[in-house]
Amino acid sequence: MKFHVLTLFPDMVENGLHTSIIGRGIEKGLLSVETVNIRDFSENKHNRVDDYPYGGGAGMVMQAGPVCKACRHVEEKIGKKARVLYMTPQGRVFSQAMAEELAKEEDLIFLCGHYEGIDERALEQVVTDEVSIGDYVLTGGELPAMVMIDSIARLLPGVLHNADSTGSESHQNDRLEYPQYTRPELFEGKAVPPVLLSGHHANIEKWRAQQSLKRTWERRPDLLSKTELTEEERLFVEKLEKGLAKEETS
Ligand code: 6GU
Repeated sequence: MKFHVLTLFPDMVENGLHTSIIGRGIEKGLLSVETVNIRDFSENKHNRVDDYPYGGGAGMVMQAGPVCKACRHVEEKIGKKARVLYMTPQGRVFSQAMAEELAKEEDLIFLCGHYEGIDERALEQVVTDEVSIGDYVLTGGELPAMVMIDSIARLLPGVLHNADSTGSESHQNDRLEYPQYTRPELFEGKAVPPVLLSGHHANIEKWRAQQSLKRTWERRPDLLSKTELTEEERLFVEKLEKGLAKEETS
């Protein structure tokens, strides 16, 4: 999979993604991240890509010309159209489901804005999807693009070592993850839950499933209303609601 990032700050994106697990995926040839500096497509002698907003107001607006040219440069290079994702707090809120859908694409183009935004006409010309990473405001689209690339790239075959490790975690099937423990068995007086030392795999599975459900119920009840519960799960949640599930799960 090829990620193309249109940005005024290519170093930020490259430094952030060429490390750790995603960096290893790049080294293994499983994905690539290529940045395009929008400033290289400036249409004036001072290399500027922003100007004052028509109608007045604070801040500067990125001009349509350089943004469209940078985008078309990528489309010419890959020899086809691709989805162009504009990072904006006005977009659809990014989710695991969107990451899974986007992971099926061969190329993705991320457009990162700065200042007070991008001339609306450029967005109309090239953008296919407007995406936000949550309800808060950032100074630019680079961090959102990096967040999205990380979450999409880790779904690509071979990027994570453990073939199973995209399966059971938080937000897969709308459940938060169960708690994890490693050595030592006793830390500052706190023991590892005994079931995990029992070697009884069925009991461990059951305990983990209940912990997932309990956490989701406590911390993100909004997620629970999105999915069907099995009869056993429904009874467990009923116990949680009555405050009775303590001895079984704590
Ligand atoms: Cl995608 N961009 C910017 N600039 N701010 C954001 C965002 C995106 N998502 C949340 N805040």
